[in-house]
Amino acid sequence: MFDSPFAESIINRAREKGHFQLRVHNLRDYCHDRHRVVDDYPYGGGAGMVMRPEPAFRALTDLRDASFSGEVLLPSPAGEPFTQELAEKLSTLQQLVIFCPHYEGLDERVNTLVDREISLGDYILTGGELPAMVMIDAVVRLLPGVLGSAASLDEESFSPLLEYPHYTRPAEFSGLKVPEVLLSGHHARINEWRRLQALQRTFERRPELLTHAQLTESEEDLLAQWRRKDNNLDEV
Ligand code: JF5
Repeated sequence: MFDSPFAESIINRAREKGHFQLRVHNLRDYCHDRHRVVDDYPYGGGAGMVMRPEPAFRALTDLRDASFSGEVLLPSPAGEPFTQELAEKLSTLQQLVIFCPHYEGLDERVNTLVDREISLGDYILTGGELPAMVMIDAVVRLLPGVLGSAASLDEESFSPLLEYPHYTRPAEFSGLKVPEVLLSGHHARINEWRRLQALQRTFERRPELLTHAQLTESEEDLLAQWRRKDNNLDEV
């Protein structure tokens, strides 16, 4: 499951260049029984199966050896939200171990070997592999030297707003025109337009992000104006 996503473009180049190593372990290799069983029935009853503690404990104590430096992560809808801020923090660590749960989840006692439970969003998946790959992708692209330009990273972390719309050639496509200002070569006006677009999009799509945004006085005024308009529309 981990092979093809990491055989692609940027992440694969990062691996070839030695920016990170990926090792995938099979939990069944840590089973001592003949049939290599990783799940069992839940105490207290109920639907579904639970991952047995013994193989998980063996695997995690094995990986958390004397040389281990980093964190053990557990993808779970009950975890703390995965954010760009958390990705940045994780990208400073030497090692990450990501345990990929299946079934209804893991015997709770294994949490003594887990540093963080992390949620990728409010939905339920069949296993932790896809969340693991999402986290790896988000963390690896932050490692020094992985992306071409340092500038592309600077710009995105600078602002907690949604991105402004992007355009490339041609200037008119299927009757749809690129906004005139972007063709003007007037960089101050372009930056102003982009900032306004980002603010407007964030207001319309993700207003909760604006509570963390650093806005100028005139931007705050603009927002207040949009909010008043919004409220008026509600009343009609
Ligand atoms: C998982 C038991 C975890 O489903 C998820 C997940 C959803 N949001 N974030 C993570 O993780 C996999 C499967 C079964 C626990």
